[in-house]
Amino acid sequence: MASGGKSSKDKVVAVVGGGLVGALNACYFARRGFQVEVFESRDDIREAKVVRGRSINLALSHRGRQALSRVGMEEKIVSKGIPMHSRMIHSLNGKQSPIPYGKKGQYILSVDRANLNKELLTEAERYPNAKMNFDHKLQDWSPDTGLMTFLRPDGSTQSLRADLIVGCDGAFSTIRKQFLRRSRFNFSQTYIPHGYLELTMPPVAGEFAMKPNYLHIWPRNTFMMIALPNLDKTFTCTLFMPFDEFKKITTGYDVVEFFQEYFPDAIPLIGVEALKTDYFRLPAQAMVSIKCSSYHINDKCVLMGDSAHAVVPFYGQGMNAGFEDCIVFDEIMDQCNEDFGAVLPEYSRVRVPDDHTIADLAMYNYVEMRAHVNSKWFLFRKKVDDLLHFLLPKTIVPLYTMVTFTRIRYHEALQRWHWQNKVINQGLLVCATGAVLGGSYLIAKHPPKIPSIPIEKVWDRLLSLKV
Ligand code: FAD
Ligand code: EGU
Repeated sequence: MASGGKSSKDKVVAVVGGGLVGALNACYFARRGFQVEVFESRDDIREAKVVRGRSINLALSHRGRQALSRVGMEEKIVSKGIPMHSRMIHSLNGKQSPIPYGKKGQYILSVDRANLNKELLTEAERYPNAKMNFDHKLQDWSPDTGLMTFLRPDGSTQSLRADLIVGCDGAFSTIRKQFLRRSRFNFSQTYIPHGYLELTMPPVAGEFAMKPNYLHIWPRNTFMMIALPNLDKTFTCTLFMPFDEFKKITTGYDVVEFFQEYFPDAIPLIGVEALKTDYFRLPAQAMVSIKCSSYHINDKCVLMGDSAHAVVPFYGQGMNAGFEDCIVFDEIMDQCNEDFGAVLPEYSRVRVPDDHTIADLAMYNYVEMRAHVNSKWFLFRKKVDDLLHFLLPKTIVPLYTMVTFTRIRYHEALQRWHWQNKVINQGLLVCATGAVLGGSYLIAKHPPKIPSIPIEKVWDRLLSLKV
Protein backbone atom coordinates (compact mmCIF):
# COMPACT_ATOMS: atom_id res chain seq x y z
CA MET A 1 0.00 0.00 0.00
CA ALA A 2 1.05 3.60 0.51
CA SER A 3 4.60 4.37 1.60
CA GLY A 4 5.33 5.74 5.05
CA GLY A 5 4.21 2.71 6.99
CA LYS A 6 0.56 3.63 7.36
CA SER A 7 -1.97 1.96 5.11
CA SER A 8 -4.84 4.01 3.74
CA LYS A 9 -7.05 2.57 6.47
CA ASP A 10 -4.97 4.31 9.13
CA LYS A 11 -4.65 7.64 7.37
CA VAL A 12 -6.96 10.51 8.16
CA VAL A 13 -8.06 12.67 5.25
CA ALA A 14 -9.75 15.90 6.32
CA VAL A 15 -12.04 17.39 3.71
CA VAL A 16 -12.63 21.02 4.66
CA GLY A 17 -15.93 22.25 3.17
CA GLY A 18 -19.01 20.11 2.68
CA GLY A 19 -20.24 21.95 -0.41
CA LEU A 20 -20.59 20.32 -3.82
CA VAL A 21 -16.92 19.47 -4.35
CA GLY A 22 -16.20 18.60 -0.70
CA ALA A 23 -19.11 16.18 -0.47
CA LEU A 24 -18.15 14.48 -3.74
CA ASN A 25 -14.50 14.29 -2.67
CA ALA A 26 -15.53 12.63 0.59
CA CYS A 27 -17.01 9.79 -1.50
CA TYR A 28 -13.82 9.48 -3.57
CA PHE A 29 -11.53 9.26 -0.51
CA ALA A 30 -13.90 7.04 1.48
CA ARG A 31 -14.06 4.60 -1.42
CA ARG A 32 -10.29 4.17 -1.15
CA GLY A 33 -10.58 3.28 2.52
CA PHE A 34 -9.22 6.44 4.15
CA GLN A 35 -10.58 7.70 7.46
CA VAL A 36 -12.50 10.66 6.04
CA GLU A 37 -13.55 13.59 8.20
CA VAL A 38 -15.61 16.30 6.52
CA PHE A 39 -15.70 19.69 8.27
CA GLU A 40 -18.42 22.09 7.23
CA SER A 41 -19.00 25.51 8.79
CA ARG A 42 -22.75 25.49 8.23
CA ASP A 43 -25.38 23.38 9.90
CA ASP A 44 -26.46 20.18 8.09
CA ILE A 45 -28.38 21.53 5.08
CA ARG A 46 -30.55 18.41 5.16
CA GLU A 47 -32.01 19.62 8.45
CA ALA A 48 -32.02 23.37 7.86
CA LYS A 49 -35.35 24.74 6.68
CA VAL A 50 -34.19 27.41 4.28
CA VAL A 51 -30.79 27.52 2.68
CA ARG A 52 -30.17 30.98 1.36
CA GLY A 53 -27.04 31.11 -0.63
CA ARG A 54 -25.76 31.07 -4.11
CA SER A 55 -27.62 30.12 -7.27
CA ILE A 56 -30.58 27.78 -6.82
CA ASN A 57 -29.94 25.65 -9.88
CA LEU A 58 -26.95 24.81 -12.03
CA ALA A 59 -26.18 23.41 -15.46
CA LEU A 60 -24.62 19.95 -15.10
CA SER A 61 -22.75 18.68 -18.15
CA HIS A 62 -20.49 15.83 -19.25
CA ARG A 63 -17.49 16.43 -16.99
CA GLY A 64 -19.64 16.68 -13.88
CA ARG A 65 -21.65 13.62 -14.86
CA GLN A 66 -18.51 11.57 -15.41
CA ALA A 67 -17.28 12.51 -11.95
CA LEU A 68 -20.61 11.48 -10.41
CA SER A 69 -20.69 8.19 -12.29
CA ARG A 70 -17.38 7.07 -10.73
CA VAL A 71 -18.98 7.07 -7.30
CA GLY A 72 -22.21 5.58 -8.64
CA MET A 73 -24.20 8.80 -8.28
CA GLU A 74 -24.85 9.74 -11.90
CA GLU A 75 -28.23 8.04 -12.25
CA LYS A 76 -29.56 9.40 -8.98
CA ILE A 77 -28.72 12.99 -9.90
CA VAL A 78 -29.61 12.78 -13.59
CA SER A 79 -33.05 11.37 -12.79
CA LYS A 80 -33.83 14.53 -10.83
CA GLY A 81 -32.36 16.85 -13.45
CA ILE A 82 -34.25 18.54 -16.26
CA PRO A 83 -32.67 18.02 -19.68
CA MET A 84 -32.02 21.16 -21.71
CA HIS A 85 -31.52 20.18 -25.35
CA SER A 86 -31.35 23.71 -26.72
CA ARG A 87 -31.00 27.29 -25.76
CA MET A 88 -34.05 29.48 -26.28
CA ILE A 89 -33.04 32.95 -27.35
CA HIS A 90 -35.52 35.68 -26.41
CA SER A 91 -35.39 38.72 -28.68
CA LEU A 92 -36.50 42.14 -27.52
CA ASN A 93 -39.68 41.88 -29.56
CA GLY A 94 -40.64 38.67 -27.74
CA LYS A 95 -39.62 36.30 -30.51
CA GLN A 96 -38.17 33.00 -29.24
CA SER A 97 -35.62 31.06 -31.30
CA PRO A 98 -34.27 27.67 -30.27
CA ILE A 99 -30.66 26.64 -31.01
CA PRO A 100 -29.88 23.00 -30.22
CA TYR A 101 -26.76 22.12 -28.22
CA GLY A 102 -25.93 19.42 -30.70
CA LYS A 103 -27.10 15.99 -31.69
CA LYS A 104 -29.89 14.19 -29.89
CA GLY A 105 -27.88 12.90 -26.92
CA GLN A 106 -26.16 16.22 -26.42
CA TYR A 107 -28.01 18.04 -23.70
CA ILE A 108 -27.18 19.60 -20.37
CA LEU A 109 -29.18 19.21 -17.17
CA SER A 110 -30.68 21.76 -14.84
CA VAL A 111 -30.07 20.45 -11.33
CA ASP A 112 -31.04 21.81 -7.94
CA ARG A 113 -27.94 22.85 -5.99
CA ALA A 114 -29.38 22.05 -2.56
CA ASN A 115 -30.63 18.63 -3.63
CA LEU A 116 -27.31 17.76 -5.29
CA ASN A 117 -25.44 18.76 -2.13
CA LYS A 118 -27.79 16.77 0.10
CA GLU A 119 -27.59 13.62 -2.05
CA LEU A 120 -23.79 13.78 -2.06
CA LEU A 121 -23.61 14.21 1.73
CA THR A 122 -25.95 11.26 2.21
CA GLU A 123 -23.90 9.15 -0.18
CA ALA A 124 -20.65 10.03 1.61
CA GLU A 125 -22.23 9.07 4.96
CA ARG A 126 -23.01 5.60 3.65
CA TYR A 127 -19.30 4.77 3.96
CA PRO A 128 -18.60 3.61 7.54
CA ASN A 129 -15.16 5.26 7.33
CA ALA A 130 -16.56 8.72 6.51
CA LYS A 131 -17.76 11.13 9.16
CA MET A 132 -19.52 14.49 8.80
CA ASN A 133 -18.72 17.30 11.20
CA PHE A 134 -21.20 20.14 10.72
CA ASP A 135 -20.95 23.47 12.56
CA HIS A 136 -17.16 23.21 12.32
CA LYS A 137 -15.74 26.40 10.90
CA LEU A 138 -12.05 26.18 10.15
CA GLN A 139 -10.18 29.09 11.71
CA ASP A 140 -6.61 28.24 10.85
CA TRP A 141 -4.27 25.33 10.25
CA SER A 142 -0.56 24.64 10.33
CA PRO A 143 1.24 23.52 7.16
CA ASP A 144 4.03 22.09 9.35
CA THR A 145 1.97 19.81 11.54
CA GLY A 146 -1.36 19.57 9.74
CA LEU A 147 -3.10 20.69 12.92
CA MET A 148 -6.45 22.42 12.24
CA THR A 149 -8.46 24.63 14.58
CA PHE A 150 -12.23 24.81 14.31
CA LEU A 151 -14.66 27.26 15.81
CA ARG A 152 -17.89 25.77 17.23
CA PRO A 153 -21.24 27.61 17.47
CA ASP A 154 -20.88 27.84 21.27
CA GLY A 155 -17.67 29.83 20.81
CA SER A 156 -15.33 27.02 21.80
CA THR A 157 -12.53 25.77 19.58
CA GLN A 158 -11.51 22.26 18.69
CA SER A 159 -8.21 21.04 17.25
CA LEU A 160 -7.55 18.05 15.04
CA ARG A 161 -4.68 16.66 13.01
CA ALA A 162 -4.92 14.96 9.61
CA ASP A 163 -2.49 13.21 7.28
CA LEU A 164 -3.97 15.03 4.28
CA ILE A 165 -6.08 18.17 4.21
CA VAL A 166 -8.26 18.67 1.15
CA GLY A 167 -9.35 22.29 0.85
CA CYS A 168 -12.84 22.42 -0.65
CA ASP A 169 -13.95 25.52 1.21
CA GLY A 170 -14.96 27.62 -1.76
CA ALA A 171 -13.86 30.87 -3.36
CA PHE A 172 -13.04 32.60 -0.05
CA SER A 173 -11.08 29.62 1.21
CA THR A 174 -9.59 29.70 4.69
CA ILE A 175 -7.27 26.83 3.78
CA ARG A 176 -5.79 28.98 0.99
CA LYS A 177 -4.74 31.69 3.48
CA GLN A 178 -1.73 29.57 4.49
CA PHE A 179 -0.76 29.22 0.83
CA LEU A 180 -0.70 33.01 0.47
CA ARG A 181 1.98 33.30 3.16
CA ARG A 182 4.38 31.06 1.27
CA SER A 183 7.05 31.94 -1.24
CA ARG A 184 6.42 31.26 -4.93
CA PHE A 185 2.65 30.92 -4.55
CA ASN A 186 0.86 32.66 -7.43
CA PHE A 187 -2.50 34.23 -6.78
CA SER A 188 -4.82 36.55 -8.66
CA GLN A 189 -8.39 37.57 -8.05
CA THR A 190 -10.61 39.77 -10.19
CA TYR A 191 -14.09 41.04 -9.41
CA ILE A 192 -16.10 41.77 -12.52
CA PRO A 193 -18.27 44.91 -12.69
CA HIS A 194 -21.43 42.80 -12.98
CA GLY A 195 -23.54 41.44 -10.16
CA TYR A 196 -26.36 38.92 -10.28
CA LEU A 197 -29.79 38.58 -8.78
CA GLU A 198 -32.21 35.67 -8.82
CA LEU A 199 -35.94 35.85 -9.53
CA THR A 200 -38.48 33.05 -9.53
CA MET A 201 -40.92 32.59 -12.38
CA PRO A 202 -43.93 30.68 -11.01
CA PRO A 203 -45.91 28.04 -12.94
CA VAL A 204 -48.94 29.14 -14.95
CA ALA A 205 -52.04 27.00 -14.34
CA GLY A 206 -49.82 24.28 -12.86
CA GLU A 207 -47.54 24.20 -15.88
CA PHE A 208 -44.13 25.70 -16.73
CA ALA A 209 -44.55 29.34 -17.79
CA MET A 210 -42.13 28.78 -20.69
CA LYS A 211 -40.92 25.71 -22.55
CA PRO A 212 -39.15 23.61 -19.89
CA ASN A 213 -36.42 21.75 -21.75
CA TYR A 214 -34.43 24.84 -22.67
CA LEU A 215 -31.83 27.15 -21.23
CA HIS A 216 -33.63 30.46 -21.75
CA ILE A 217 -31.40 33.39 -22.59
CA TRP A 218 -32.15 37.09 -23.01
CA PRO A 219 -28.88 38.50 -24.43
CA ARG A 220 -28.86 42.32 -24.27
CA ASN A 221 -25.17 43.24 -24.32
CA THR A 222 -24.62 44.88 -20.92
CA PHE A 223 -27.71 43.26 -19.47
CA MET A 224 -28.38 39.57 -19.64
CA MET A 225 -30.89 37.22 -18.15
CA ILE A 226 -30.80 33.42 -18.04
CA ALA A 227 -33.50 31.04 -16.83
CA LEU A 228 -33.19 27.37 -15.86
CA PRO A 229 -36.17 25.09 -15.10
CA ASN A 230 -36.83 23.49 -11.69
CA LEU A 231 -38.70 20.28 -10.82
CA ASP A 232 -41.48 22.29 -9.13
CA LYS A 233 -42.27 23.84 -12.56
CA THR A 234 -40.80 27.18 -11.66
CA PHE A 235 -37.89 28.80 -13.46
CA THR A 236 -35.03 30.50 -11.68
CA CYS A 237 -34.13 33.61 -13.64
CA THR A 238 -30.69 35.08 -13.09
CA LEU A 239 -30.29 38.71 -14.03
CA PHE A 240 -26.73 39.87 -14.75
CA MET A 241 -25.93 43.57 -14.84
CA PRO A 242 -23.29 46.06 -13.72
CA PHE A 243 -23.48 47.12 -10.07
CA ASP A 244 -23.71 50.71 -11.27
CA GLU A 245 -26.98 49.86 -12.98
CA PHE A 246 -28.30 47.94 -9.96
CA LYS A 247 -27.72 51.13 -7.95
CA LYS A 248 -29.94 53.14 -10.29
CA ILE A 249 -32.94 50.89 -9.61
CA THR A 250 -34.35 51.78 -6.21
CA THR A 251 -38.13 51.45 -6.44
CA GLY A 252 -40.60 48.85 -7.66
CA TYR A 253 -41.56 51.32 -10.37
CA ASP A 254 -37.92 51.48 -11.58
CA VAL A 255 -37.78 47.68 -11.79
CA VAL A 256 -40.88 47.43 -13.93
CA GLU A 257 -39.70 50.25 -16.15
CA PHE A 258 -36.32 48.57 -16.58
CA PHE A 259 -37.94 45.24 -17.47
CA GLN A 260 -40.31 47.07 -19.85
CA GLU A 261 -37.27 48.26 -21.77
CA TYR A 262 -35.13 45.11 -21.81
CA PHE A 263 -37.16 42.02 -20.86
CA PRO A 264 -40.80 42.93 -21.61
CA ASP A 265 -41.86 39.34 -22.32
CA ALA A 266 -40.72 38.25 -18.85
CA ILE A 267 -42.90 40.74 -16.93
CA PRO A 268 -46.25 38.88 -17.14
CA LEU A 269 -44.45 35.57 -16.54
CA ILE A 270 -42.75 36.69 -13.34
CA GLY A 271 -45.71 38.90 -12.42
CA VAL A 272 -45.56 42.64 -11.84
CA GLU A 273 -46.13 42.44 -8.09
CA ALA A 274 -43.66 39.56 -7.56
CA LEU A 275 -41.10 41.41 -9.65
CA LYS A 276 -41.42 44.55 -7.53
CA THR A 277 -40.80 42.67 -4.26
CA ASP A 278 -38.55 39.73 -5.29
CA TYR A 279 -36.10 42.11 -6.86
CA PHE A 280 -35.30 43.71 -3.50
CA ARG A 281 -35.28 40.53 -1.42
CA LEU A 282 -31.49 40.17 -1.63
CA PRO A 283 -28.83 42.59 -2.76
CA ALA A 284 -27.07 41.79 -6.04
CA GLN A 285 -24.27 39.27 -5.55
CA ALA A 286 -20.70 39.76 -6.74
CA MET A 287 -18.79 37.46 -9.08
CA VAL A 288 -15.09 36.81 -8.77
CA SER A 289 -12.50 35.00 -10.85
CA ILE A 290 -9.64 33.45 -8.89
CA LYS A 291 -6.55 31.72 -10.21
CA CYS A 292 -3.65 30.37 -8.23
CA SER A 293 -0.81 27.86 -8.35
CA SER A 294 0.44 25.50 -7.08
CA TYR A 295 -2.51 23.69 -5.60
CA HIS A 296 -0.54 21.85 -2.92
CA ILE A 297 1.76 22.24 0.08
CA ASN A 298 4.23 19.34 0.40
CA ASP A 299 2.38 16.10 1.05
CA LYS A 300 -0.01 17.80 3.49
CA CYS A 301 -2.62 19.85 1.68
CA VAL A 302 -4.33 20.27 -1.66
CA LEU A 303 -6.93 22.75 -2.98
CA MET A 304 -9.85 21.65 -5.16
CA GLY A 305 -12.99 23.24 -6.58
CA ASP A 306 -13.63 26.96 -6.12
CA SER A 307 -10.93 27.26 -3.45
CA ALA A 308 -8.41 26.52 -6.21
CA HIS A 309 -10.22 28.22 -9.11
CA ALA A 310 -13.33 30.34 -8.86
CA VAL A 311 -14.59 31.11 -12.36
CA VAL A 312 -17.24 33.56 -13.53
CA PRO A 313 -20.41 31.64 -14.45
CA PHE A 314 -20.44 32.49 -18.16
CA TYR A 315 -19.56 29.01 -19.35
CA GLY A 316 -21.64 27.01 -16.88
CA GLN A 317 -18.46 25.14 -15.85
CA GLY A 318 -17.55 26.08 -12.24
CA MET A 319 -19.01 23.00 -10.58
CA ASN A 320 -18.26 20.79 -13.58
CA ALA A 321 -14.59 21.74 -13.42
CA GLY A 322 -14.53 21.19 -9.65
CA PHE A 323 -16.07 17.74 -10.09
CA GLU A 324 -13.53 16.93 -12.81
CA ASP A 325 -10.78 17.91 -10.31
CA CYS A 326 -11.92 14.89 -8.28
CA ILE A 327 -11.52 12.51 -11.24
CA VAL A 328 -8.08 13.86 -12.12
CA PHE A 329 -6.87 13.54 -8.52
CA ASP A 330 -8.29 10.03 -8.27
CA GLU A 331 -6.50 8.90 -11.43
CA ILE A 332 -3.19 10.28 -10.17
CA MET A 333 -3.76 8.45 -6.86
CA ASP A 334 -3.80 5.22 -8.87
CA GLN A 335 -0.70 6.16 -10.86
CA CYS A 336 1.29 7.11 -7.73
CA ASN A 337 0.10 4.34 -5.41
CA GLU A 338 -1.61 6.81 -3.06
CA ASP A 339 1.76 8.29 -2.08
CA PHE A 340 0.75 11.88 -1.22
CA GLY A 341 4.33 13.09 -1.64
CA ALA A 342 4.13 12.13 -5.32
CA VAL A 343 0.41 12.62 -5.96
CA LEU A 344 0.15 16.25 -4.85
CA PRO A 345 2.87 17.79 -7.06
CA GLU A 346 1.70 15.71 -10.00
CA TYR A 347 -1.88 16.88 -9.45
CA SER A 348 -0.76 20.53 -9.49
CA ARG A 349 1.34 19.93 -12.59
CA VAL A 350 -1.49 18.32 -14.51
CA ARG A 351 -4.49 20.32 -13.32
CA VAL A 352 -3.31 23.93 -13.07
CA PRO A 353 -3.13 24.57 -16.84
CA ASP A 354 -6.64 23.22 -17.37
CA ASP A 355 -8.28 25.12 -14.52
CA HIS A 356 -6.54 28.32 -15.58
CA THR A 357 -7.84 27.81 -19.10
CA ILE A 358 -11.48 27.42 -18.04
CA ALA A 359 -11.13 30.53 -15.87
CA ASP A 360 -9.83 32.41 -18.92
CA LEU A 361 -12.51 31.03 -21.24
CA ALA A 362 -15.31 31.98 -18.84
CA MET A 363 -13.87 35.50 -18.48
CA TYR A 364 -13.43 35.79 -22.24
CA ASN A 365 -17.07 34.83 -22.75
CA TYR A 366 -18.14 37.41 -20.18
CA VAL A 367 -16.24 40.15 -22.01
CA GLU A 368 -17.60 39.04 -25.37
CA MET A 369 -21.24 38.77 -24.23
CA ARG A 370 -21.06 42.18 -22.57
CA ALA A 371 -19.40 43.84 -25.53
CA HIS A 372 -21.59 42.91 -28.46
CA VAL A 373 -23.87 39.98 -27.94
CA ASN A 374 -27.49 40.77 -28.61
CA SER A 375 -29.98 38.11 -29.66
CA LYS A 376 -29.24 38.44 -33.40
CA TRP A 377 -25.48 38.12 -32.92
CA PHE A 378 -25.87 35.15 -30.56
CA LEU A 379 -28.09 33.32 -33.04
CA PHE A 380 -25.77 34.14 -35.94
CA ARG A 381 -22.58 33.02 -34.20
CA LYS A 382 -23.99 29.73 -32.99
CA LYS A 383 -25.42 28.98 -36.45
CA VAL A 384 -22.08 29.64 -38.17
CA ASP A 385 -20.33 27.37 -35.63
CA ASP A 386 -22.85 24.60 -36.18
CA LEU A 387 -22.80 24.95 -39.99
CA LEU A 388 -19.02 24.58 -40.13
CA HIS A 389 -19.26 21.58 -37.80
CA PHE A 390 -21.91 20.09 -40.09
CA LEU A 391 -19.76 20.62 -43.20
CA LEU A 392 -16.49 19.39 -41.60
CA PRO A 393 -17.59 17.30 -38.60
CA LYS A 394 -14.12 15.87 -37.90
CA THR A 395 -12.18 19.10 -38.40
CA ILE A 396 -14.32 21.85 -36.89
CA VAL A 397 -15.86 21.22 -33.46
CA PRO A 398 -17.38 24.25 -31.70
CA LEU A 399 -15.54 25.29 -28.54
CA TYR A 400 -18.64 25.00 -26.33
CA THR A 401 -19.06 21.40 -27.60
CA MET A 402 -15.53 20.44 -26.55
CA VAL A 403 -15.99 22.18 -23.20
CA THR A 404 -19.50 20.95 -22.45
CA PHE A 405 -19.80 17.52 -24.06
CA THR A 406 -16.31 16.00 -23.92
CA ARG A 407 -13.50 15.45 -21.45
CA ILE A 408 -10.90 16.91 -23.79
CA ARG A 409 -8.58 18.74 -21.42
CA TYR A 410 -9.60 22.40 -21.22
CA HIS A 411 -6.20 23.62 -22.37
CA GLU A 412 -6.24 21.23 -25.32
CA ALA A 413 -9.76 22.35 -26.28
CA LEU A 414 -8.49 25.94 -26.36
CA GLN A 415 -5.43 24.99 -28.46
CA ARG A 416 -7.63 23.07 -30.84
CA TRP A 417 -9.99 26.05 -31.14
CA HIS A 418 -7.04 28.31 -32.06
CA TRP A 419 -5.98 25.77 -34.68
CA GLN A 420 -9.52 25.53 -36.07
CA ASN A 421 -9.76 29.29 -36.37
CA LYS A 422 -6.55 29.24 -38.40
CA VAL A 423 -8.00 26.56 -40.68
CA ILE A 424 -11.21 28.55 -41.10
CA ASN A 425 -9.34 31.77 -41.87
CA GLN A 426 -7.05 30.02 -44.35
CA GLY A 427 -10.07 28.35 -45.90
CA LEU A 428 -11.73 31.73 -46.34
CA LEU A 429 -8.49 33.14 -47.78
CA VAL A 430 -8.22 30.26 -50.27
CA CYS A 431 -11.86 30.73 -51.30
CA ALA A 432 -11.45 34.47 -51.74
CA THR A 433 -8.16 34.14 -53.63
CA GLY A 434 -9.62 31.35 -55.75
CA ALA A 435 -12.63 33.47 -56.61
CA VAL A 436 -10.49 36.42 -57.68
CA LEU A 437 -7.96 34.34 -59.66
CA GLY A 438 -10.55 32.06 -61.22
CA GLY A 439 -12.73 34.99 -62.15
CA SER A 440 -9.81 36.89 -63.72
CA TYR A 441 -8.75 33.81 -65.65
CA LEU A 442 -12.23 33.24 -67.04
CA ILE A 443 -12.57 36.87 -68.05
CA ALA A 444 -9.16 36.82 -69.73
CA LYS A 445 -9.90 33.60 -71.60
CA HIS A 446 -13.47 34.43 -72.59
CA PRO A 447 -13.67 38.18 -72.86
CA PRO A 448 -17.32 39.17 -72.66
CA LYS A 449 -18.69 39.98 -76.09
CA ILE A 450 -20.04 43.41 -75.58
CA PRO A 451 -21.42 44.76 -78.82
CA SER A 452 -19.99 48.19 -79.45
CA ILE A 453 -22.80 50.62 -79.86
CA PRO A 454 -22.34 54.18 -81.04
CA ILE A 455 -22.85 56.51 -78.10
CA GLU A 456 -25.81 58.30 -79.67
CA LYS A 457 -27.66 54.97 -79.93
CA VAL A 458 -27.28 54.40 -76.18
CA TRP A 459 -29.38 57.48 -75.57
CA ASP A 460 -32.10 56.18 -77.88
CA ARG A 461 -32.15 52.86 -76.07
CA LEU A 462 -32.44 54.44 -72.66
CA LEU A 463 -35.32 56.58 -73.85
CA SER A 464 -37.10 53.58 -75.31
CA LEU A 465 -36.65 51.74 -71.97
CA LYS A 466 -38.41 54.56 -70.19
CA VAL A 467 -41.36 54.22 -72.55
P1 FAD B 1 -18.84 25.88 -2.56
O1 FAD B 1 -20.04 25.36 -3.25
O2 FAD B 1 -18.71 27.33 -2.31
O3 FAD B 1 -18.71 25.11 -1.16
C1 FAD B 1 -17.80 25.49 -0.18
C2 FAD B 1 -18.24 24.94 1.16
O4 FAD B 1 -17.25 25.18 2.13
C3 FAD B 1 -19.53 25.57 1.67
O5 FAD B 1 -20.42 24.59 2.07
C4 FAD B 1 -19.07 26.44 2.83
O6 FAD B 1 -20.04 26.56 3.84
C5 FAD B 1 -17.85 25.66 3.32
N1 FAD B 1 -16.85 26.50 4.00
C6 FAD B 1 -16.40 27.72 3.63
N2 FAD B 1 -15.48 28.16 4.50
C7 FAD B 1 -15.35 27.20 5.45
C8 FAD B 1 -14.56 27.09 6.64
N3 FAD B 1 -13.73 28.06 7.02
N4 FAD B 1 -14.66 25.95 7.38
C9 FAD B 1 -15.51 24.97 6.99
N5 FAD B 1 -16.28 25.02 5.89
C10 FAD B 1 -16.21 26.14 5.12
N6 FAD B 1 -21.23 25.85 -12.10
C11 FAD B 1 -21.62 24.96 -13.03
O7 FAD B 1 -20.96 23.95 -13.26
N7 FAD B 1 -22.76 25.16 -13.76
C12 FAD B 1 -23.54 26.27 -13.60
O8 FAD B 1 -24.57 26.42 -14.27
C13 FAD B 1 -23.14 27.25 -12.64
N8 FAD B 1 -23.86 28.36 -12.47
C14 FAD B 1 -23.46 29.28 -11.55
C15 FAD B 1 -24.18 30.45 -11.43
C16 FAD B 1 -23.80 31.43 -10.53
C17 FAD B 1 -24.61 32.69 -10.41
C18 FAD B 1 -22.64 31.21 -9.72
C19 FAD B 1 -22.20 32.26 -8.74
C20 FAD B 1 -21.90 30.05 -9.85
C21 FAD B 1 -22.29 29.07 -10.76
N9 FAD B 1 -21.56 27.87 -10.92
C22 FAD B 1 -21.95 26.98 -11.88
C23 FAD B 1 -20.33 27.61 -10.12
C24 FAD B 1 -20.59 26.73 -8.91
O9 FAD B 1 -21.55 27.32 -8.09
C25 FAD B 1 -19.31 26.54 -8.11
O10 FAD B 1 -18.23 26.26 -8.96
C26 FAD B 1 -19.42 25.40 -7.10
O11 FAD B 1 -20.40 25.68 -6.16
C27 FAD B 1 -18.08 25.15 -6.39
O12 FAD B 1 -18.22 24.16 -5.40
P2 FAD B 1 -17.24 24.12 -4.16
O13 FAD B 1 -17.68 22.94 -3.36
O14 FAD B 1 -15.84 24.20 -4.61
O15 FAD B 1 -17.52 25.45 -3.35
C1 EGU C 1 -24.71 31.32 -16.64
C2 EGU C 1 -25.37 31.44 -15.43
C3 EGU C 1 -25.18 30.61 -23.17
C4 EGU C 1 -26.04 29.14 -15.57
C5 EGU C 1 -22.60 30.84 -22.23
C6 EGU C 1 -24.26 29.65 -23.48
C7 EGU C 1 -24.72 30.12 -17.30
C8 EGU C 1 -25.38 29.04 -16.78
C9 EGU C 1 -22.94 29.78 -23.00
C10 EGU C 1 -26.02 30.36 -14.90
C11 EGU C 1 -24.82 31.70 -22.43
C12 EGU C 1 -23.53 31.79 -21.94
C13 EGU C 1 -22.93 27.21 -21.72
C14 EGU C 1 -23.57 26.02 -21.54
C15 EGU C 1 -24.04 27.66 -19.81
C16 EGU C 1 -24.71 28.49 -24.30
C17 EGU C 1 -21.97 27.51 -22.79
C18 EGU C 1 -24.11 29.77 -18.57
C19 EGU C 1 -25.24 27.89 -17.67
C20 EGU C 1 -20.89 29.18 -24.21
C21 EGU C 1 -27.42 29.56 -13.19
N1 EGU C 1 -23.22 28.11 -20.75
N2 EGU C 1 -24.45 28.39 -18.75
N3 EGU C 1 -21.95 28.79 -23.31
O1 EGU C 1 -23.97 28.03 -25.16
O2 EGU C 1 -21.19 26.66 -23.16
O3 EGU C 1 -25.84 28.07 -24.07
O4 EGU C 1 -26.64 30.56 -13.70
F1 EGU C 1 -25.69 32.66 -22.16
S1 EGU C 1 -24.51 26.05 -20.13
CL1 EGU C 1 -23.13 33.15 -20.98
CL2 EGU C 1 -23.50 24.64 -22.54
